[in-house]
Amino acid sequence: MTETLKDISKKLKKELDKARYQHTLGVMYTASCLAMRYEYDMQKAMLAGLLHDCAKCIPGEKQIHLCKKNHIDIRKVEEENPFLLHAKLGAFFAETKYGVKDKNVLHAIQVHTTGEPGMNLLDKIIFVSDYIEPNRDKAPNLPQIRALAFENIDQAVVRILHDTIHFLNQKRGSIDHKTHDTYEYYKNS
Ligand code: DGI
Ligand code: FE
Ligand code: FE
Repeated sequence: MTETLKDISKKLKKELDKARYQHTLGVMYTASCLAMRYEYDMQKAMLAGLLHDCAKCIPGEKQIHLCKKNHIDIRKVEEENPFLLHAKLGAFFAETKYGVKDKNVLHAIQVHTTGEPGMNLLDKIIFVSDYIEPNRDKAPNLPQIRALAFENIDQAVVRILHDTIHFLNQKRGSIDHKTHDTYEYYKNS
């Protein structure tokens, strides 16, 4: 790890619970592997992976409060499911608290929960790493999706969105239209 990554990981350890911190390291290392595979800048991928959930352990009410205070727009689906805000708020903190300037890194953090149509390579690396990192064990089809991630990242994005939408439908959780839009965009790729 570079000094920058080490410094950030020390700070993050204080902000996150134990399991979330382990997940964060898992995403960072998985992102580095996908960066090797798809010839993306490894340091940027690791930085985005490390910080993607930096706002995750803030309670929902406080996330809403922090968004309002910092003029970050809250949509209806986010008001109903405040945990969705940790992506936007995470990008904001990555810039303001952790000093990240790289726009691609900030964008990958911002879209990591729902994805968005036309994601760039780093967005896809973080979206997929978040789902397949080694500490994940609950989602169905993980072995297949893990292998697919290294064969065809777009197809892995499709499988993840398909399974996430199915999971949310069963749970009757409200689905952000962005999750649907992303699935529609990639499904015929
Ligand atoms: O923060 P993590 O748990 O590491 O991962 P994440 O940011 O992808 O959040 C995962 C959760 O987000 C998972 O339970 C599925 C849920 N999710 C993804 N898209 C949507 C969604 N939840 C709702 N309500 N609506 C969505 O569109
Ligand atoms: Fe997240
Ligand atoms: Fe995550």
